[in-house]
Amino acid sequence: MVNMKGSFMLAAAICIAGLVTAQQRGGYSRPNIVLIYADDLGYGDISCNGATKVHTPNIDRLAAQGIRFTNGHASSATCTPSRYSMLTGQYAWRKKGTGIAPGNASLIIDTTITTLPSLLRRAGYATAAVGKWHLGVGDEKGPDWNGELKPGPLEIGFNYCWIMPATADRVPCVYVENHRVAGLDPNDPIKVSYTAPIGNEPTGKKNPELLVMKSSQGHSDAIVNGIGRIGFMQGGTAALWKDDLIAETLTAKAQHFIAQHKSHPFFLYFATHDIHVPRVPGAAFAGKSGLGVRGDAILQLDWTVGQIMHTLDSLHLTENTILVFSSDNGPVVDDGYQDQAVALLNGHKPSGPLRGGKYSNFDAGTRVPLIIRWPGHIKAGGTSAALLSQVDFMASFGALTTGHPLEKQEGPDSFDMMAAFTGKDKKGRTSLIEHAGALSIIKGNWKYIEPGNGARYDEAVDIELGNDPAPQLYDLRKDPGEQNNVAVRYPQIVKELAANLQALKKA
Ligand code: NG6
Ligand code: CA
Repeated sequence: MVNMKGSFMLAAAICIAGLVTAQQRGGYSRPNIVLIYADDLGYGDISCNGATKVHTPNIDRLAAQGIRFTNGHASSATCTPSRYSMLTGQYAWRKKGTGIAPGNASLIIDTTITTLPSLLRRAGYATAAVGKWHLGVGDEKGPDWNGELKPGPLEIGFNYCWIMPATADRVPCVYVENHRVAGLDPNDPIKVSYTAPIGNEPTGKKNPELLVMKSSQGHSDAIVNGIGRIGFMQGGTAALWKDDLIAETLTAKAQHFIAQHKSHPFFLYFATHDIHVPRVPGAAFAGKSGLGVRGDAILQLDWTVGQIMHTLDSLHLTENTILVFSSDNGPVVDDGYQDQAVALLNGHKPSGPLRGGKYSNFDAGTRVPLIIRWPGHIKAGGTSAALLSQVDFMASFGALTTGHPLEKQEGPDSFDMMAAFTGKDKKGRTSLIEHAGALSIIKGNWKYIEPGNGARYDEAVDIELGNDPAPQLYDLRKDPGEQNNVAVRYPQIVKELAANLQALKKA
């Protein structure tokens, strides 16, 4: 990868990006930044990316007003590592302990490093995290659910947070506002265990008759709101979230933060729970897609996006706000609950033309929806095939808002791609690493997946994982569905890409 952190390259990028007005104002501009980060939404799950069985009019409108990327990537095929990479600008696979975090994990981000929110805070932004966190809270002793939950989002650069600490299928099923569980009654403390049941509390395993949604895999520990979760919990009754109101609650918190900061530059990281499991859409969406709860959750997500767009419009913030929409990893249909998502799919293809899905080395694992709107700076309605990664948000927004590149030790894998994110540069990165069970490198039209001994297929989720003991090479331009492994035909390219990957691993 070319080192783009030099000032010459920065100046060039700013020129290419056409940010002359910003430059005239002193080298930087400070639009608000709203990053809507969906969970487990596949490339093919939105109608502007080709879905026909489910419609996402708000997301489509966002794309019509902005730019839609066809080769935008999350850095990993699961949640925690993708979020880690995006917020730190460092590929998660470089750091131990960044796999899918248990619900009682300590904060996995080093509080001394520069992060995307700390950088923007330094640049004068008010910063907030609303929604799914899944990066741990608390020190090495783990979270104290009844006390101060510290360090957490506030210690890595956010001024405010309203988060679900892990995922909706992991206990404790409560929101955390800043350093405390929201709405906790001190007379009903929370107990959490990830090893053994607590007292005589019912569990999904022992009491399946109490479940309103049965598990297809795992999810058989605590029962909260009739749903089996991962991990055991007791107490905290008044603080428990209601699953069918999660989207509404989070959206209202996000809207409130925007309204509160309308006169000041702000960065909102809004990580939705949709469309992760357990899928319990609100009354307005239940049964509305015809594709079961997974489709309903897509409609609910689309509503969420529409609500944020509406709030920006009504506060006259649309023009001065970069609105980004993306997803943390690719799609999965059955992710451990018998929610009929598979039976009701009706021919819908969550991965679109791509192979694999969540957890997979194949492209659907990390190639996800990516849309960016910034009126006046991005031509409306365009598409771009530039090779881009969410890991680049940090250097790109950093350069934009501060007028200078990251320091050497900051965001080591993040590059200023503002010219590509605004559609002026059509190429983007020269190479990019995808991370699932193995690592893959994409360079130009080629994708190389390093050999690995992991399973080829995960039957429980019905996803091809893309592991193979032999090297794999695909020509993505001719074969975006990764059907023909041409490694044997092009040994020289395999050798070159394997060497590139090794060098980047060590970088
Ligand atoms: C898996 C869970 C799955 C989901 C995933 C994390 C089981 C059987 N499966 O272990 O339901 O929670 O972890 O998803 O428990 S992610 O989007 O947060 O990475
Ligand atoms: Ca996810």
